[in-house]
Amino acid sequence: MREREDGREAIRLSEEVAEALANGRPVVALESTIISHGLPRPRNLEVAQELEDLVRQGGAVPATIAVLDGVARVGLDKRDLERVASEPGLRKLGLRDLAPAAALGASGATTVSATAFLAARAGVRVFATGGLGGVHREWLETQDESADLDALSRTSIIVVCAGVKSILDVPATLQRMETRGITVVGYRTDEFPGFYLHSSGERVDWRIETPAEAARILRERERLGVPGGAVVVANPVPEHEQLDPALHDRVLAEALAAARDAGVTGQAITPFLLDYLVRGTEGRSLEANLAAVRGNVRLAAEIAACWSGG
Ligand code: PSU
Ligand code: MN
Repeated sequence: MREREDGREAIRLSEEVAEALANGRPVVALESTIISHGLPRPRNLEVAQELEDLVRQGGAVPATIAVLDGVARVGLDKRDLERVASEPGLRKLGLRDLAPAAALGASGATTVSATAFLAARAGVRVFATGGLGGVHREWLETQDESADLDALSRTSIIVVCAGVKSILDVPATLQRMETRGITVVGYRTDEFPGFYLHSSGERVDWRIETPAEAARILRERERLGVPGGAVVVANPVPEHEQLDPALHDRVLAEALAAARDAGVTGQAITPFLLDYLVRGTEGRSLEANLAAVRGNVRLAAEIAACWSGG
C-alpha cells in the first residue's frame, strides 16, 4: 500500500486478513455503518461480533472495515469493534469522505460505497451487508441517490445483500443499477428481495442456484473486460422471517411522513427511517433486518470459498 510522508500506510490490513489474502484463503468484507448507524445500541456490538463469528463458521476470515484515527482499516480486533459500536459521534463515511477522514485523522464507520472500495483495494472480493442504498423516493426534489450505486458501478466485487432498502424507490434503483452496468442476480429467486420483505415485487433478470455461480460471474466479468463493477447477489430473507408486509407498509408510510415533517435529509435520512421502523414495529423490523444480514453473511462465506478455490 502507498505510504504517507509520516510512514503511515493508507490502508491497514489486520494480520489475519493479510495472511489469509496472501495464502489465497477466503475473506469476507463487512461494513461498519450498519453497526454504528443502522442498529440500536447495545445490540449492535453483539451483532458485529455475531456476524464475524458467522463468517468464521463458514470457513472464511472476516474483514470488518472502518476508519479509525484517520487510518482505513480492513479487519478489526475486538476493541476496534467496540469503538465502532459505541464511540459517540462516530461519523458515517461514504467514498467521498475517506480522503478528508484520512487527512484530518477522523474516525468513522464506512457505508457500502466506502467499504466496497476499500475491500477491493485490499484484495477482498466478497462483501456482505443488509440492504444497499439507492434512489430515494423524493429523488425528484432532493436528487438523493446513494453513493453506493456509483461506487458499485466502478468496483469489482461480489456484494451479497437482501436487495436495496425498502425505504427507497426500488424500481428506480433497479433502473439505475442497469444503466450503470451493475450486474444483479437473484439467489434462488426470480424476484428482487425487499430487504425486510422476502420480495419487493420486482423481477430480476438473472437467477443463480449456487455460490460457485456467483464467483464464476465475477470471473467472467473480468475475463471479458467489462469495466470494473459489482456483481450484486440478491439473497432474500426467508419468508418465515420477513416483516409482516402490511405492518411494513403502514409503519414505512408513517416514517416517510415523519422524515418529511422533521426536514431530515442527506446522510441522516437512512438512519432516521431505519430507526423509526424499529420503534414503530416494536423491534420486528430489526429482527427481519438481522435475519437478512445473517443469511447474507453465511452465503458470502460460501461464495468466498468458491472465489479463492476457483
Ligand atoms: N444495510 C443495513 N443497514 C444499514 C445500511 C445497510 O441493513 O444501515 C447502511 C449502509 O452502510 C449503506 C447506507 O451504505 O446504509 C446507505 O446510506 P445512504 O442512503 O445515506 O447512502
Ligand atoms: Mn443519500
